[in-house]
Amino acid sequence: MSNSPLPSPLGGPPKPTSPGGLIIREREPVNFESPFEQLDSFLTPNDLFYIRSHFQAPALDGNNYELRIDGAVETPLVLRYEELRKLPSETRVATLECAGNSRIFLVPQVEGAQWELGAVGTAEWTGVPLPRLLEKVGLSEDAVEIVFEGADRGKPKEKPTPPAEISYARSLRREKALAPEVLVAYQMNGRDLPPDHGYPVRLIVPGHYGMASVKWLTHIQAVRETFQGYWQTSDYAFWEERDGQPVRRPLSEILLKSQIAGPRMYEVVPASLPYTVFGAAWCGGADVAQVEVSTDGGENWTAAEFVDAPRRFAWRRWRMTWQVPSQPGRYQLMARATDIQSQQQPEKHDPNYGTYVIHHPLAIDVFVGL
Ligand SMILES: Nc1nc2c(c(=O)[nH]1)N[C@H]1C(S)=C(S)[C@@H](COP(=O)(O)O)O[C@H]1N2
Ligand SMILES: [Mo]
Repeated sequence: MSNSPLPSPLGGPPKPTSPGGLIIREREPVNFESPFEQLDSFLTPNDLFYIRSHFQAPALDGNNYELRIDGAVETPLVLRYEELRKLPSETRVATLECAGNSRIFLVPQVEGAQWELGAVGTAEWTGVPLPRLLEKVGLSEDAVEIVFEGADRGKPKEKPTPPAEISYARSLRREKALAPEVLVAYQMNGRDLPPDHGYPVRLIVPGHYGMASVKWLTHIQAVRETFQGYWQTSDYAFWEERDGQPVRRPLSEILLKSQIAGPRMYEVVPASLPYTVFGAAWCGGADVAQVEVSTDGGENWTAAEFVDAPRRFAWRRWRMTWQVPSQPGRYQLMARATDIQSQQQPEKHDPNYGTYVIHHPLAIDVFVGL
């Protein structure tokens, strides 16, 4: 059953589904976000995991699937689905966050998918570590990057746009491609990948924003020069200051962030009672060491308690008991994370990131009612 070439929309055999479903941000291509307030498990169930697709999902069949590995390598390789699944596999937990998550919080409003808090999720991914495959083909010493291409194609939306249809392709620096955490994955939370999440095979790049984890992966190509594709320069890129000049660089590591799952915006909370504020915090680099919560718009901060132990590349859920005041009115809640290197979330969004990397503390306004 797990080798079934035509999986159900959720992947694998039927199972009890979670209540809630997903929130539509764009109907076609499918861009659905997770109901972040339903953060009640460390792993996000497959049917509650956000979907971010630039083009229509290609209808791939495991029986005809092939993964080509070529370019700056000694022996190019073509792997069929069954061959890939027979190789020694590993299972890794990784939090994926879309670089555009929380875009709806930017003022004034900007273009792009209006993600709220739910373009993020955590799953257990199973597949073959990428370094093992690169070892098999013999990566050339002068290969500087590896390009990963998906089977989906179309005309992208973000300007400047290329004149013809393109595929979805992203590259990784040689060092990251050789890191043990990067997986060529075929399972998500113990089930074959659902079609919208990249069936039959996708890349999983723990620590990097979601755009690096190329779905419907059919081609891996080692290259001798920095890849300058559309999804590397035009979209999913930012301005980095280099010797006094802004230069265009691809987004990569997830930056430190904490989000409040409950209460929700404009929720009415009862006066004079304890209320459990809860959420999650994550980052792609150093572990999250502390989360603090403010209930007065950032004046005073109280440490939250962690629900999950630190785990590299995965979020940590947290909670904090708010002794709700007796005074009715409007209160502003914020959460702010600190990592083990004492780095804190910035107070404001950095315009060099454009409409991406929205990782400053996001204010949630609530009303205390009698
Ligand atoms: N082939 C392909 N891979 C892709 C994308 C895509 O549009 N096409 N979207 C990327 C982006 S922007 C994100 S955030 C993640 C989302 O993965 P998910 O849909 O499984 O949550 O997939 C990435 N991989
Ligand atoms: Mo994304």
